[in-house]
Amino acid sequence: MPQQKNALSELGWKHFFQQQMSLEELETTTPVRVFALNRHLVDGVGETGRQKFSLPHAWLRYSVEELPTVGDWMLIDYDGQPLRLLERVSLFKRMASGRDARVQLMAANVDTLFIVTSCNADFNLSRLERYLAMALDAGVEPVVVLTKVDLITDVETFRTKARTLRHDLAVEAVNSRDASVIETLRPWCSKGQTVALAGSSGVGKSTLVNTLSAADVQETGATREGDAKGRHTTTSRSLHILPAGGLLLDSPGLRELQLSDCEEGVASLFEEIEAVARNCRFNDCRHQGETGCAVAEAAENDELDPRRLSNYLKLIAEQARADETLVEKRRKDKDFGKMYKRVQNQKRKEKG
Ligand SMILES: Nc1nc2c(ncn2[C@@H]2O[C@H](COP(=O)(O)OP(=O)(O)O)[C@@H](O)[C@H]2O)c(=O)[nH]1
Ligand SMILES: [Mg+2]
Ligand SMILES: [Zn+2]
Repeated sequence: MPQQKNALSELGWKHFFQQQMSLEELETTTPVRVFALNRHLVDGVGETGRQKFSLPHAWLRYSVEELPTVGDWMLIDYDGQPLRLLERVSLFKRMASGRDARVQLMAANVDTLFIVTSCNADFNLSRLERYLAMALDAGVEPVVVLTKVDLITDVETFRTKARTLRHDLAVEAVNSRDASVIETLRPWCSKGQTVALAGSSGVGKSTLVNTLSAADVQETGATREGDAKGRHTTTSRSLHILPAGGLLLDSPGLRELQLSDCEEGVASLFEEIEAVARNCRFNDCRHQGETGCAVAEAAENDELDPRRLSNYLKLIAEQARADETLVEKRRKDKDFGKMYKRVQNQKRKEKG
């Protein structure tokens, strides 16, 4: 956590945030970026360095999305009291695991998501597609980072395959253990740019984080083997300034991202299928054998790539299940709210 003065732009401040401030706010408040967060305790960094503060009691009533998460920008007054949260350029959220389906914020104001995959058995187009959908939905630029290129001879095959997922998709190949990674990824890691990493276990995310940080900030598969006790503690969600000037948003939860609320991301990623689906007889067609399903017809005529179609169907089914759980949860919340009110009214009556 830096103690020295920072220019706001080094912390990721952009015109987009500046223009949300009123004249009065420009005079009476200062922006602070959330570097870490522990319940209602915020660890922020602003122009004058580190700023720690608690969220006001009244904020307990706020909905999940109105509360700050790592990467957010907040305005605080000169007494160090938080006034409000600024609108985000991007937001990763997920459904909390377990039966208690609840939206959980993972990271805000990330510019680039490094989708990490290794050039071996882990490489899987449908899995990449899933991460891509999430990046697009969050409003974040995706960059595919192929790791372990030092272990293979034909990196072009992997590169070409990854590029089939989306036109203009940036694909970089690296050896995560080599310092040259910093040069390869510099376009996304320089001053004021915020990056996050996602990808399945073992692909080299922690190794990348360590190389980019020029320090052993994270436990990797390699250190685990060497030191079973694990000297390195697993980091919780937090923001770090990299030697290259960029900000790394480290969020373990991003790895297990589910597809809640990724509808737009899925739609934009599977444009060719969505275009066909618009001709289905029913608006809510799930393309599971309904009459007049244009997608089924196109598939029969070999007009759609079977792998992409099957992944698309899987993702929208998953999406539908996530939505159902959310709706159910919101209904229960509402019922609970009604019951709470009833009980309170009852109490008041009994008192009065
Ligand atoms: N040869 C080689 N090994 C790598 C590379 N990236 C990661 N590894 C190794 O792969 C294993 C898993 O890496 P780790 O960073 O822990 O993966 P994570 O689970 O995604 O965080 C470790 O033993 C790393 O040393 C790479 O680019 N080349
Ligand atoms: Mg790791
Ligand atoms: Zn259909």
